[in-house]
Amino acid sequence: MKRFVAIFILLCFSSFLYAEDGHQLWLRAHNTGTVRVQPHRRSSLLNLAEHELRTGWRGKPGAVVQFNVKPDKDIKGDGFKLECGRITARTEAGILYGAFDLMRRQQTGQSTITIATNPSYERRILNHWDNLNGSIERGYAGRSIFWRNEKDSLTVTDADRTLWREYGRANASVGINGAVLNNVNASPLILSVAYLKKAKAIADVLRTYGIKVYLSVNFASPTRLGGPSTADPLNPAVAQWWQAKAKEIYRMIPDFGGFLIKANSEGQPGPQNYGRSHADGANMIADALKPFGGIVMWRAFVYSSTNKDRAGQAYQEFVPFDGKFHDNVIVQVKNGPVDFQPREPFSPLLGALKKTPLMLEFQITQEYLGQSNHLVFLSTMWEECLKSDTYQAGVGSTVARCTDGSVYPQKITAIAGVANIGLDTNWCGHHFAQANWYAFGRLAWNPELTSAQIADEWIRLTFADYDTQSGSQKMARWEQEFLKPVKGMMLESREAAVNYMMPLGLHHLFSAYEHYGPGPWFAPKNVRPDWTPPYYHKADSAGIGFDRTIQGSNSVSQYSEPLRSRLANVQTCPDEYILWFHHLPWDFKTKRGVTLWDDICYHYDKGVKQTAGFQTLWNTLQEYVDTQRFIHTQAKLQRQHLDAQVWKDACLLYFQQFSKRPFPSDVIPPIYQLEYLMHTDPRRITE
Ligand code: GCW
Repeated sequence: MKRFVAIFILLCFSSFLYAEDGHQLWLRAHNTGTVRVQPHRRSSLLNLAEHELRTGWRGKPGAVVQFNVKPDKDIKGDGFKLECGRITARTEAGILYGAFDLMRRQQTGQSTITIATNPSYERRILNHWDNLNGSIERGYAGRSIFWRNEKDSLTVTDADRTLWREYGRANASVGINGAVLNNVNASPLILSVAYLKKAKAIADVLRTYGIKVYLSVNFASPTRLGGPSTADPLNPAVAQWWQAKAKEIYRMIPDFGGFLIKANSEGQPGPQNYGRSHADGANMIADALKPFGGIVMWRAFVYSSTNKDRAGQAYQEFVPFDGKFHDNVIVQVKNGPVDFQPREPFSPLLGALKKTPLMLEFQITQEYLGQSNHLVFLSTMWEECLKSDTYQAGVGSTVARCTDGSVYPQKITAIAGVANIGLDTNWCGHHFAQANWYAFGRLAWNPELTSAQIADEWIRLTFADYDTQSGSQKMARWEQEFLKPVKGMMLESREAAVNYMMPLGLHHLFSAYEHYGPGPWFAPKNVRPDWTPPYYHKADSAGIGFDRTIQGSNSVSQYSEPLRSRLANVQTCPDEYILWFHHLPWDFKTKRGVTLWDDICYHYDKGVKQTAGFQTLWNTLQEYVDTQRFIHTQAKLQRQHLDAQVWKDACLLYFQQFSKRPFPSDVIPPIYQLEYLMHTDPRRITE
């Protein structure tokens, strides 16, 4: 009994002695006083907004907040205006976003005087690559929160609903308003009645948070679900099948968002199987959804083993169809031309399709960035992409402006992120991976935000001790000793990953298919070349890099001037992209005035040192973090550092066989043997 009392007292008096498991994400704050909410009318969304304000209110105790749903000249879409004592929005979802924003401002010490803000993208969507058996393609945080592999996988429990509510709330708090519930490598079964019933149950919960559900569908669905024996988009029976299916779905889910479709890509069926085009396929299905207000998100992730440059194919396949898609189709384009690598230039499709709405696809799950073991804050990567100038419609045609309707008129605007969420208690596997979910939502709302601001907010919301008074000495110390260095680490982390994995424009150096560790040598005879690293790095005794200039694949010509010439000229191509666009001799002089070989060595060496720096820093921060999250992150940072060493040694020792040059004397020499690394699964080395 005495022990119990002692523990109880400890728990009451120290917020840092008890553990935090991360399940509450960035929504840990509790209220410090009451608030009187005047909702102006009743509805489930407004009730929810009221409930959130009451439970999280940290403003003046006893204050009054009015909700005002009405048109306003400063507000569009789900935007909102915060004024002293009032939240105004055109939509009820806008009020909810306003309530969350107001509380975020209170919690992070930002100003709450009149602010109007509108989302840049109308649809801000998470793509879940969740399979119906509960596994998740490229998921590193446990199994699916939507689907199970049990006999009763289709029943819905109270625990499921609670989890979906928590998920919906987290999304709404950062403005995410759509979720694709299943993998783009889609099982036709998702459109069977049983699975649609489950999708309906999920939609019923998520709707309360202003979230629409979408489904990924298999182009050959009719042939697999008792429809016609062909999926030819020009066959009337096929079109009728999709029309009937759309009707059935909307009867169950009246606000259903639409379909996401991966067609003629990595073995998925598509219109090309029947000699038809992407436009034929997308339009036929879009027509079926049109009467109900649904959209088709048609992916542009296409490449074939026979193309001498995978990076050029999407542009070649889609540009001829610009303007040929119906107005409820939007083409979904990955940020880079290859595949979510640690660094890629933006996809040349962005800005090049002028009469077809495009939506960006980012990958929040870290398939190619250390999965849930490495701390990599992806916001800086997305910011780099969103702010890149495509020059497609003159200076200032940034990727963000070419996709949000500012440069080209767009009936639909949207942005997607491949989710990093699973059943793990902390949702994302790594506590810091939560920051990527958060950052995606914030940038989808406002691509002008800086990563520094997003990191600042997230750290405060996720780690601050809410019992510390803002402005107090204790808070000032916390900001100086914890917030500042942790923010620095987050902002540096993506560049560190590029350094230790694939600097200077190198890409796809991964071993085998799990996309975790290095395998620059990986090229078995039975594997198609574009799935092997030598296809991308092309290292030989003459040099290294993929020549995409006119002497090579000429994919650089897909970019608009003056960018095209800048990238094509080795003197003006930024070092970050130099081996993406050029095959260069080992003794080529890079911008920092050293040979290419030495520069490669310096980058890998720096990356390893950066991860050592992260570890050292974190070890000094124990007093600021609860034990559970401190230890968990500490172990992950250790693994990241060990992995960085493996990356450096594997790449440098392997490339040295071609460069035949020594390591610079101020680079720490490798510690592993190449032989060993080549014959060991990289995941096992540092486990
Ligand atoms: O990056 C590749 C992944 C596949 C994925 C594919 C895609 C869902 O390795 O796992 O499939 O991209 O985006 O379709």
